[in-house]
Amino acid sequence: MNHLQAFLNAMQAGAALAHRPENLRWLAGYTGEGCLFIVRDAQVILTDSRYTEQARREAPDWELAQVSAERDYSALIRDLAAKHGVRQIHVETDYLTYDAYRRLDAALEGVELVPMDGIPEKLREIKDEDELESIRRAAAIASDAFMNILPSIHAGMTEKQVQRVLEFEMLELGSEGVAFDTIAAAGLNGALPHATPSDHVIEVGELLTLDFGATVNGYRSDMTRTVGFGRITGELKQIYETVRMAQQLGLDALAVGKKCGDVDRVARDYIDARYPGAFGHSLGHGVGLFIHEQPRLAKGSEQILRPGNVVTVEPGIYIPGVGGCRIEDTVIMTADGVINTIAAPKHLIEL
Ligand SMILES: [Mn+2]
Repeated sequence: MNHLQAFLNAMQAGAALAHRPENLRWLAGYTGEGCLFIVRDAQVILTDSRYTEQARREAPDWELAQVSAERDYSALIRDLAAKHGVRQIHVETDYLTYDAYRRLDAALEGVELVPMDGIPEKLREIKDEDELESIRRAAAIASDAFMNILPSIHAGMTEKQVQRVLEFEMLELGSEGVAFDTIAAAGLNGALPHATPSDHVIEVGELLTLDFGATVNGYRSDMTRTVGFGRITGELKQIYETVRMAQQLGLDALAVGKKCGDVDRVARDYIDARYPGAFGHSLGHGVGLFIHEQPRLAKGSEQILRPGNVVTVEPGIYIPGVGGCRIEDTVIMTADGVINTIAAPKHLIEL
C-alpha cells in the first residue's frame, strides 16, 4: 500500500491540508515548497511557478494549482474546499505558525479546521522496503566515512576540524547533506551530550565523541562513536567499557513485541548501578525523514516495537569535570530479529 492510500484510510472521509515538508515528500514524493490539499477523490499540490515543473516531474499523479498575484494560497484553498464540499479539514496544528493558522481560518469561512493529530507521523513509524533501503544506504555512508577518516584525525586538531573532515567524507560518499548538526566533543566537552564542535584542541589522553549521520532520499542515519587519542587512562577506559556493555545489552534486549521502556531499562540499570545519574537522556529514538521520530526507547514508554520500526540505541555517560562517552547504532526491527545498519566497530580505538 502506498503512503497516500494509507493516509486516506487513516483519515477516513476527512479532508486534509499538509504543510510539513517531510510529509509532502512522504505523501506525494514532492520535495519543493507549497502544500497539499487531499480528499479521497482529489489530490492537489499547491505551489508557485518556481516549483510547478518540479512538481510535475516528482508527482505526475497529482493535480497542480499555481498561486499567482491574483490568487494566493488562501484563495486556492478556499476554491478547492468549496469545489469538493469540504466542511472540515485536518491541518498540521503542530507545525503551522499561529499566524498561518489564523490566515487559513479567516480564508476558510464555514470550514472547520481540526488537528491532524500526527496521523502521517504515526504511519511513518513503520517504514516500507524503499524507506529502509534509503536508511541503510545513509547508515553505510556514515559508517564508511567514520572508518575512512580515522587515519587522518589526530591529537592537535580542533573539534571543528574533525567535524569538517567527517562531513566532507560523508558528502564524498554520496550523502545529500548532514542528517543533523554533527557533534564532536573532546575531553571535558564530552560531558555535554549535545556539545557544539568548538575550537578546542584535542589532546593526547582525551576521548572524542562523534555523533553524526548521512541523508539519502531525505532519510537519515544516526550513529555515535567515541575514540581515544594516545593512551586512555583507567577512569575513561572504565567509562567507555561501561557504555559499550550497556549498548550491547540494549541491542540484545530489542525484539518485536517488546515495550520500548523495557529496552531502555536494561541499559539504564546497567549504567545506574555503576555511574548513578550519569545517563540522563533516553536510550534511543526512531529515525526516518526526521532525525527524531517515534518510537522512542524512553523510560516508562509502553509503546510496543513493531516490524519496520527504525530506532537508535545510544547510551552514554556524562561526568562534568571528567568527560563523557556515547556509542550509538541505528537498527531496523524485523519479525526475524534486529538488523544493525552500522558496521563500524565498537572496541575502543586509540589513535
Ligand atoms: Mn541519536
